[in-house]
Amino acid sequence: MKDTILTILKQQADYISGEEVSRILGVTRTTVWKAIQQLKEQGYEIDSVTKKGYKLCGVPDIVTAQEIKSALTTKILGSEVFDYKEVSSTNKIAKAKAAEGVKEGAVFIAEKQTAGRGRLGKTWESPSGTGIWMSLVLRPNILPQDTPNLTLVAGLAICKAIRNITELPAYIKWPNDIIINGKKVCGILTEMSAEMERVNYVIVGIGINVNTVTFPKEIEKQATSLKLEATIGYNRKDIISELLTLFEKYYQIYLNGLSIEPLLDEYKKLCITLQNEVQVITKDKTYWAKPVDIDKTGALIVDNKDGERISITSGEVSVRGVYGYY
Ligand code: BTX
Repeated sequence: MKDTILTILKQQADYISGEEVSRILGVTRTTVWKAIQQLKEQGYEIDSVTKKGYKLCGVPDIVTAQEIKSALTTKILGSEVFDYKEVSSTNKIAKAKAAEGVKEGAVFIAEKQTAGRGRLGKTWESPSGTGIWMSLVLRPNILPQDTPNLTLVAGLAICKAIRNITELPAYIKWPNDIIINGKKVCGILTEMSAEMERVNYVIVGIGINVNTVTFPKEIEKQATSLKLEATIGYNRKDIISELLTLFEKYYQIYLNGLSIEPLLDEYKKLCITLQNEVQVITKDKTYWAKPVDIDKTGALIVDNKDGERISITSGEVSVRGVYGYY
């Protein structure tokens, strides 16, 4: 009921009487009034004036399915949006729903995660109301070994979306972070369920610090947010909408050619990992190397100090640069 009333209010430039709303919906005026109170509790600014009725004056920065869907123009991504106030991890929920058969493009988003996950069992700080904590379900017809490419596709889309909305100098740190001025503003966690030759589904988890102003001590030197960098806050749904639009575009390009090659020029321009020496950290050793390329399989190509050319596949190593913290 409240979603329908919200839609009606959004369509009105001026006040609409409670009587009119109750007539349109065939419900009592008390029902309308109750729904209006619920919307106000969610943060919607609704002016109520005797004899004139209700007018929507302000929309809060909340990531509900209704707000997100109203901002989207995509065909696949966001065709279904599931919103939560609080979850352990949106990747975990998305995985469970994907196993039950949810459609490609479904988005799972939460205001807060209590057990947000990074790679290799690391944690991802996901405080309430300040970031974008969301997971997408994809069902690409690709081989399991090609799924890391989707992290690259996501990274390109997120980096461009941040730049388009904020004009901040966002860069991709290969393969799964977005950094601004040497600090991490976003992380991507791609997980999949697959058989030998076939991917059942891929979950692309995206965490973006949007309006966060303080971080826990352990990460305050390495983490930043769009608000801290730009000194103004952003409406999260604007970023989500831009991000999903670009992700859908790049995802289609990738699927059409079953290759990231058509995206590589754009990717490399935004990839800070290629701009300086990196420290490559494997299970057995750590060494400095000079990045020379990202190849069409998505691997990072580096030259080590002995001049040997090495191909690094995402997932097997950590790469740390000399730019800022990362
Ligand atoms: P990662 O393993 O590259 O990064 C995790 C590391 O980043 C942590 O060990 C910590 O040092 C640092 N860190 C933790 N929280 C933050 C933060 N909010 N901002 C900046 N740095 C931080 C990156 O993993 C992948 C993260 C994906 C998060 C999304 S959120 C939606 C989805 N659900 C879920 O559980 N994970 C993904």
